[in-house]
Amino acid sequence: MAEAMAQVKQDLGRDAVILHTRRLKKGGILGFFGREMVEVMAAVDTAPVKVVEKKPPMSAPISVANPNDTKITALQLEMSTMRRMLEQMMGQLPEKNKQSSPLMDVLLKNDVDPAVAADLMKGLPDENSMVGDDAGTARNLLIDRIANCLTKINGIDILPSGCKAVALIGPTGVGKTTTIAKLAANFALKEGYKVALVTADTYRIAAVEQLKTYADIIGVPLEIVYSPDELKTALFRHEDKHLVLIDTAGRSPGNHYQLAELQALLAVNPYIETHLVLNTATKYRDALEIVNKFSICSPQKFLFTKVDEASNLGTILNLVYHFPTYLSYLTTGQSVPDDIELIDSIKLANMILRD
Ligand SMILES: Nc1nc2c(ncn2[C@@H]2O[C@H](COP(=O)(O)OP(=O)(O)OP(=O)(O)O)[C@@H](O)[C@H]2O)c(=O)[nH]1
Ligand SMILES: [Mg+2]
Repeated sequence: MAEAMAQVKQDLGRDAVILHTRRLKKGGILGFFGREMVEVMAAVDTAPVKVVEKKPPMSAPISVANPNDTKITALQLEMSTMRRMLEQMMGQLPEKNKQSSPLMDVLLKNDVDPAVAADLMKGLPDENSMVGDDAGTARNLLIDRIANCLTKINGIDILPSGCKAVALIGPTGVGKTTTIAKLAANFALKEGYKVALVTADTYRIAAVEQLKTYADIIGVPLEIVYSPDELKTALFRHEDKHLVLIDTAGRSPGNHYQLAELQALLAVNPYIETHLVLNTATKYRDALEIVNKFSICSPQKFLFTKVDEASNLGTILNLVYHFPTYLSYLTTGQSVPDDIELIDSIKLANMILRD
C-alpha cells in the first residue's frame, strides 16, 4: 500500500485525492499462489476555479401558493407582533428593573447564551450597589458558578495495565492531527510512555505525510489504516503500548455518509475513547449542530482547539451547560508539543469572564 501511495504521489502530486483502494490477488490457480496486488484509484482536480456571476432576476419569479407558506407567514407575523409588544413593555420598565448589570454585559459580550447568562446571574448580589472589597464579591461568586459548570474535566488517563486507545474526531481543519502530535510528544517524550499513532485519514496523501513527519520526529510508530478491519489489526499489533492515538479525517457535520463511515470505523473496538475536537471560535449554533451530528460516534469528551484565536470562550460554557460531557484539553497555538493544556476550571471560568 505504501508503495502504491508513493507512486500516486509521484504521478499526481501531494494534493491527489484517494477515491478508492482495494487489495486483490492476481494469477495463481483457483485463487491460490496468486500475487497480492493493491489497486488505488486517485484523482487530481486541475480545473481552474470558475467565477460565476449571478445577475438578480429582472422581475420577481411567479410562485404557486403553498398552504404551508401561508401558515409560516402567519406565524412570523404573530411572532413579530409579540416581539414588538415585549420591546414596548421592556421600554416602560423603570431603569433599575431591567436585567442589565456590568457582569451580565460581560457574559453577553463573551457570547454566553442569554438564557445561560440569566440563569448564572440569578440571585447574585447587585454589584452596582457594592463598594470597596464587596465590589468583587459578585464577580467571585459568578466565577465560582461558572467553574461549577466546568467540573467534569478528564484528560487521557493511562491505564494501570493494558492499552488505552484514543481517537480524535471532528470537522475539517480544527487541529486534530496537530493535537495528536502534541499529545504523542507529551506522553512519549515528557512522560516516557510507549505510544503508537494510527491514522485513518487516508483521504489525502498530504494528511498521512503530516502525521508521518511528527511520528518520525517523536520516534513513535505510525500505522496507516484503510478499513475498520485494519484498525482492529493495528490496535491488536500495538496492544503492548500504553497509548494508541488514532487520527481521523475531518468530517463535515452535514455529510451523514461520512459520519456513518466514521462511526463504523470506531465501532471495531468499544474501548476506544473518542474526543470530539471543536474550534473554540465556532459560533454556538454551529457548535450545537456539530455536537448533534457527531453524536452518532458517541464522543465521551470535548477537546477545544485554537483558544488563542478565539475572541471569547462563550461556546465552551454554552455547550457544557447543555451537554454535561467531560472536557479534556485546550490547545492554545500551533507549537508542538507546548501549546496544549489540561483544562483548569477556575482558570477557564476567569477566561470566560474576561473583559
Ligand atoms: N492558532 C492555532 N492554530 C492551530 C491550533 N491547533 C492547530 N492549529 C493549526 O490549524 C491548522 C489545521 O490543523 P490540523 O491539525 O491539520 O487540523 P485537522 O483537524 O487535522 O485537519 P483535517 O485533517 O484536514 O481535518 C494547522 O495550520 C495547525 O497548525 C491551535 O491551537 N491554535
Ligand atoms: Mg488532520
